[in-house]
Amino acid sequence: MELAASRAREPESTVVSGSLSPQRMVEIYRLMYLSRRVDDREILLKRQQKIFFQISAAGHEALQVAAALALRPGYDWFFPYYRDRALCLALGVTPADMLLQAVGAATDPASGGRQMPTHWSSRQLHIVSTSSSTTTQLLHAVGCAEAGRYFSRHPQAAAPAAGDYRAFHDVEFHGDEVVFTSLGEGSTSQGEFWEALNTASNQKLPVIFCVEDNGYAISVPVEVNTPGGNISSLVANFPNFYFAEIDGTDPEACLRAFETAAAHCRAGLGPAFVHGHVVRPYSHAFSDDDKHYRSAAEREADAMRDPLARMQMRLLREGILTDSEINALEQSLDHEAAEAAERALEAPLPKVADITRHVYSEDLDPTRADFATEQIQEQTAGSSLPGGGHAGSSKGSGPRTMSDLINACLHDEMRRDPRIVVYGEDIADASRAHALEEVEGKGGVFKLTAGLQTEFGSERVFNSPLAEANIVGRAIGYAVRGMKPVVEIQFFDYIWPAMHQIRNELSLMRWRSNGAWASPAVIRVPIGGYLTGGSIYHSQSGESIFTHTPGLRVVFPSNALDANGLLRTAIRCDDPVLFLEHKRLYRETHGRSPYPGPDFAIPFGKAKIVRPGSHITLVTYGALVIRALQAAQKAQLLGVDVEILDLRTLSPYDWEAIATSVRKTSRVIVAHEDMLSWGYGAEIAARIADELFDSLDAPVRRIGAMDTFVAYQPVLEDAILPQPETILKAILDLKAY
Ligand SMILES: Cc1ncc(C[n+]2csc(CCOP(=O)(O)OP(=O)(O)O)c2C)c(N)n1
Ligand SMILES: [Mg+2]
Repeated sequence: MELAASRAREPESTVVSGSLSPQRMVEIYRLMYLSRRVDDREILLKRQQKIFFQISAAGHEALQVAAALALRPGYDWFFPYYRDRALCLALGVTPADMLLQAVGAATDPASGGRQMPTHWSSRQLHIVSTSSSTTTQLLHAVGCAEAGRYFSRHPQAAAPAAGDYRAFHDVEFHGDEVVFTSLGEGSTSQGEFWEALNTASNQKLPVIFCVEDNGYAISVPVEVNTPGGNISSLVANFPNFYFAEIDGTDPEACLRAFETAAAHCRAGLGPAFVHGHVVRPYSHAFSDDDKHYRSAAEREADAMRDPLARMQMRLLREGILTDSEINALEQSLDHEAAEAAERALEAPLPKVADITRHVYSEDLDPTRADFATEQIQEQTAGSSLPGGGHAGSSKGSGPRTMSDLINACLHDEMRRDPRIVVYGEDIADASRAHALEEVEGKGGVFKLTAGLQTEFGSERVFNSPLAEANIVGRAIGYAVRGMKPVVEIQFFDYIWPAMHQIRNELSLMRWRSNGAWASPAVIRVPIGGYLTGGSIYHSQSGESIFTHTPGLRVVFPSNALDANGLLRTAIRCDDPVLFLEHKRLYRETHGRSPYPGPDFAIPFGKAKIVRPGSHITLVTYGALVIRALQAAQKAQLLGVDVEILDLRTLSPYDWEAIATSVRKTSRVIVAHEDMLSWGYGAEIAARIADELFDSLDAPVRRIGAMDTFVAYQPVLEDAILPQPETILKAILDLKAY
């Protein structure tokens, strides 16, 4: 366990004044040249079909080396992009490490052969695993900076703790660390770029945004992506920033800019924006040829600005190295790159048997019976809610709604675990906290987070900008630093701007880094219809899109007690969790429960038999549980005895419970609220047909919404969504089969 410790190397100087020393110039040239030679070596291997992808840092080396030299690996944090070879070399990633990734070796330290070359990751150097997606990393950088600030203000939160995810996440912080992130100029068109600048600026976060402007995004020139052609002009009015627009081929200008940027950040003055104009002599990637879309004159002008040639000329011109000294240096670096390539080609390949390692946490299995207890704590059951209940909560000490018990769980867990932060749209009691002296507070559009800000303060509970990718992207940054963000997406219907972050980042962080990094955040999302007038944009389901994403746990409780116990498991576990809360169930009279105490938890992957029966198995979850129960009561009067399984968690799901019940009844219906085609039930039905064929006396039936959207007019809504009568009809049909 390591608290506030660092293996960082000390920077040689904190401020550049005057010219660079000769030694520093030689060191910069060494790193720039080595980067180019590793690129050249990879290009050779790609031509020989010994590696499978190549993208280079050529032309960006001066800017990148300068950034690395101004910062402190293992102390500061880095969220680079695929072109940052020279940056990573200068931070301490070796040519051998890089070539191991190029060949896809088992010993590739960044990903164990899972990611393309230049998809960086090193825990020791604080380089957080990056994807191929442009710009997503910027929001991770913002969350990482927020977490660093939080730990420095609340050092006790960094203390290790047994029994939950904290046992597996050491925390390092110093109080003045900087977070670096980089991107190309084309990628500044992504919304996440603006979302990241928004929060960094608003919160004065110590993030250096480095735009490596080579004038092209593959074949698209800068003026197409950036109105006016210059991103610096567009961002100039963001408050609290240090801005620098520099010749990114001049290492001295770059070093000055980054050192000033780092000083600005370390002093707590806000973020920095360093915009370096660079060149791209090697086209976009191996598979691209810029002769197809750039004029010869333009390419020649670029070649004249090649930073490597310019630096070499400078060393000669200023008498720092002679021709023969440069030759000797270059030869030794050529040799280093060639040797690293040879060694990489001999490295062992990853084992096929290891493919599924690190999809989920190997340390903490939330399906383990001992992970959680379903025992309601007698001494606290039914006692008053933590936080004293809130506006809209059911009064007295009797049964509580799902909304009450989710709110209660959030209060309990935030009290227990100082690493939890809660944010989202409208979730605070009041952003202008002084208003709380005279008003009751908002606490979420459904009031699920009511009272949290009042109890835990505005640093732990706060409103986000109206930007869903911002919410999830920052959560990833928080979580990789060891915190537990429990964030809210206001309506499932608006989760889609965050889809990229959920699918390509949140769920993948652990697998793609071969277990080195993880982002076990919780995303709470009100979901579903049956609202009478909820219409298209407040009634959506779509859980199968997320259960189709490895690495993500998907939970969907049907009643107050399950919601309480499953949310507790979600928060304590070590995997990212999508926690789906059915809006219609929030305040229902059925499914209420006494408050079960602050340690009540339910393991994932354990279905509940909510009604035993012998004729037909009905597998369902969420809002269809109560509708299935109503249908089953009517079916019983007609002599059909239905067993209802509430899955409770959809990924993982309880196959054993399904199989046991189907073997007993030999007839099965899978029912859900979401649309029928390609829905969650299709997978369950297919698996039953495949693995339980011999136990079946009838075809597997499915129930779901019509393959359309949910309409506003209740007559249409009722017809579109499955009703108890729909379920009853399916039960009777199947019994008669
Ligand atoms: C979200 C996303 N969209 C598209 C791509 C495909 N793609 C990869 S690199 C690239 C161009 C990026 O250009 P720029 O941001 O200028 O960076 P550069 O490669 O020039 O350094 C594109 C379109 C991607 N990786 N991610
Ligand atoms: Mg570019």
